[in-house]
Amino acid sequence: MNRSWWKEAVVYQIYPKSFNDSDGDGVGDLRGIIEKLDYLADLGIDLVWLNPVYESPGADNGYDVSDYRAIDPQYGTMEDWEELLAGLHARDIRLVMDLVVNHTSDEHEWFEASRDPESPYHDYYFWCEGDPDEPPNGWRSFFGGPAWTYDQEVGKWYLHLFDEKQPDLNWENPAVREEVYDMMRFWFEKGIDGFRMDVINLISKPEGLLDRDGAGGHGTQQAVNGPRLHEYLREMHDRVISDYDAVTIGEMVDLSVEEAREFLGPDDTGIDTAFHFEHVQLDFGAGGRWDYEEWTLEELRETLTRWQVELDGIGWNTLYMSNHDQPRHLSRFGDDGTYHRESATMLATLLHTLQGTPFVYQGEEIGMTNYPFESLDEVRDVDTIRNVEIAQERGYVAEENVMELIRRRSRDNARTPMQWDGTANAGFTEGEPWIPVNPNYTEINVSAEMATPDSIWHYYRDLIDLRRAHDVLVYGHYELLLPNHPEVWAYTRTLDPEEGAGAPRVAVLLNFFDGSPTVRLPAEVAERSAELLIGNYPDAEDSLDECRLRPYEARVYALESATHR
Ligand code: TEU
Repeated sequence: MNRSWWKEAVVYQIYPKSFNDSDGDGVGDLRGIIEKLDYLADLGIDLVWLNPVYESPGADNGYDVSDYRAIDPQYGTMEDWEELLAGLHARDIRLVMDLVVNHTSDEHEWFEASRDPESPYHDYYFWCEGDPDEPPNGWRSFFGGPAWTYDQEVGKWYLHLFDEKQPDLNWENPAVREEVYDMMRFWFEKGIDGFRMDVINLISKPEGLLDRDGAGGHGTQQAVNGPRLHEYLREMHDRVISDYDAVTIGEMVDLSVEEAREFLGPDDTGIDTAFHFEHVQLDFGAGGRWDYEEWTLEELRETLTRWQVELDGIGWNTLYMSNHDQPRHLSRFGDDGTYHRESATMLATLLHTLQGTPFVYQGEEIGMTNYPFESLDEVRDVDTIRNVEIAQERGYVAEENVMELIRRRSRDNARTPMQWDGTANAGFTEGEPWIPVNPNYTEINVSAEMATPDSIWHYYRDLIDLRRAHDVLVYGHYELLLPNHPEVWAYTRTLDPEEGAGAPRVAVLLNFFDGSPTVRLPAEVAERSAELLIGNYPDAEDSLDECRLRPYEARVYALESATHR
């Protein structure tokens, strides 16, 4: 398998608004991140993905960009940003910026100019003629409600797949593409190491979208992997990305593994790796994200196993369960009460021992949990507010269950301030935080975690070190061992299987529940001599013959000649 620095990297995602506030205005900022550079270096991560810090009115916390080449004043200045980049690079940490080019803010100068039908900017967006009472088609916004808004002054509808303050760019217009490529070059020339590309597989809209009787009538789904997507991505690669040693991480809504094989295959689109959503949608009910159903180990294991096997040698996986759009994965897939430490470390073991690039979302490394929302006043996210109203209208959720649904689903669960220590506001700010701090900060915080030798934080650091020490954890092929075990997920990773029994190989055992199951591994694994590389309980036995696992126990064994690189 071809080696790449980004395959070997562990990524740390920073949501700047909630990371660290240096000036007491209640909002995190770039200088706040600079203060924490040594923290990042201590954790051992290789790459930071920074959510948008561009100038923005903030309707969607920076995913509504009004100037792609300016830093939003709430986060600081371009000089601060340059200092941050230099500080990261000085510590051998690379930086990936967010590329938000499916849409701009409605306050972007392009959109403002586009309101004039005579302006060359008019075609930068999807403006559609027609009856003010009837949207051009039935497309729905991801945030709920119609994807079209009628602009009285212009006398036309415009398309927005997200908030009405996020009009979609028209990629069919070559001028739009040139603008984007120029802007990308601007950031590459400043020295960044790649882009995470926001909803990048929505940029190509179906032909005839603006034609009322045209193809657009079949629903928003048509914006996913649209007809010219490959062409645009290829062009972006050839025109800009290929000039740099950069990583490209595509966020791809509704991507199947078959599609991923196409997009991520060598020499195809130039996208290196992608976020897919399959495993974070297993607990969606019939009504979608705002409807709930239990996830099962069977589904989770089957889903991620499929991605492991199908992409092996063809594409490269991202390994994540958390980000700024997902509830905290410890609360979702683990036990954030009794087995807080055990389940957080078990899930971390999964995310660092599959094939792919692990992404750690800020606070995950200390076991941050969902927020105990009690009232709508505590919610900030546009997506939550709008979608909850709609779920109620449609009868997916009764009034008395609204807060429970928000506690389970809201993106704000992941956006509460980073918990640094046990002082006021968790040490995040000296002012009033823009969103409430989780009251559990007195127990769950960086300072306590760093001071406790067997904490979640130390386990993350050990996992990161371990992955760096063992090529097999990065490049090894995945093989599922006990496909039907009701409580345990067990697999091996093998480097160069053609070397036979001498190939470096590790076995991973993960107990997903609070029982104490017995694991009988196939003889070819169980009979090998094994050395425990990492585990989340003390005194795990060295033998693989009939293991009994404790609640949420995780163990990683080197089998025979698993070599250090
Ligand atoms: O998210 C796109 C996306 O599809 C989701 O994860 C989204 O948050 C959810 O489905 C809402 O319906 C990206 C960004 O990560 C997200 O923060 C932005 O809000 C969104 O694009 C628009 O830019």
